Amino acid sequence: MPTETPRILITGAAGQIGSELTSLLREKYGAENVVASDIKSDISSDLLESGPYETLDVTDKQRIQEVIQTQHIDCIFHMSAILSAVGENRPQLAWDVNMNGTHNILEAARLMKIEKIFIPSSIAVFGPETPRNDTPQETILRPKTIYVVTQVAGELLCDYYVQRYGLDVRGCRYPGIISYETLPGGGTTDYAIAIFYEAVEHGRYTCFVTEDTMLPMMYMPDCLKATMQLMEADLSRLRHHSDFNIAGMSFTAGELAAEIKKHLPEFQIEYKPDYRQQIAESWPRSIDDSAARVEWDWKPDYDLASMAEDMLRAITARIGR
Ligand code: AKB
Repeated sequence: MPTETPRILITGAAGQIGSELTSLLREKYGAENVVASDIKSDISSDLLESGPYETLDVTDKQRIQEVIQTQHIDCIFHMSAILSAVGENRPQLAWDVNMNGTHNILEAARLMKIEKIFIPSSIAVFGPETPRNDTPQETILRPKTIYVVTQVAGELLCDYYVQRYGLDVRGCRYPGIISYETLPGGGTTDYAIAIFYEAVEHGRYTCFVTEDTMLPMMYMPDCLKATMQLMEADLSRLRHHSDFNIAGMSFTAGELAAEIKKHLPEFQIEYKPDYRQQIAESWPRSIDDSAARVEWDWKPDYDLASMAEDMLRAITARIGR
């Protein structure tokens, strides 16, 4: 991180990852130094009361610059994004938020001399022509959905700002992130979270991808660990900047259901694939993250068994059964 006590801005702070990242950064750097922002007006009282908050639409470049200036920001975590499933239903919105939003953040960072910027991408950047097992760091990037068209262009734009303007922009390709604090906002990997809530609450789940669909996933503690570790890595060790593959675990929907059944033997699942099946089939099954391991010592802590056990414990406590 840039200075001893950086002033941090988080966009998309009410989202699945943004909300937990905000709590972590507020603990680490002091609540008053971490400015949460989001376009949403129905924000949890936790987020509003635990530190500074700004309403911010990332497509509004003037407002981004105003917040950076008035809040004396020197580091940005840009977490706002329209995910894959919502993006396919609203492609123009996905372009506007993901592409123009990212460009606005990078431009503001350049003009206002921001020291460090984190802009995540997704393991979805590949496409059906890419090898799907152990998908390499450097390979074919021909995605088929608007969400990942913007992620690939975003990665390239970030690298352009690194090379052309010397900005310190970092980012990794998140797998499907599994968590219980804040629900995800319309991704293809959302079934891997919904299944836990439905299993605990109703004992059954109808899954929107087939039993043998395998996708790369990661538990939230590993996602936060990767984000912080990359931001704290020594710049001189980084050969890549905005496009690190990172892996946590890979499992099929059937393997996830079987793992849940070990804890809840009555659990029933049926499979009714919808339009998201085709999206899932264009994504990798597993990821080669050796560049992240070599350049900033990445290593996940959770596998399917330890993640499922913790998810079930937390959701059961939350729902009160
Ligand atoms: C989505 O499903 O859209 C995201 C992702 C893997 O990028 N979770």
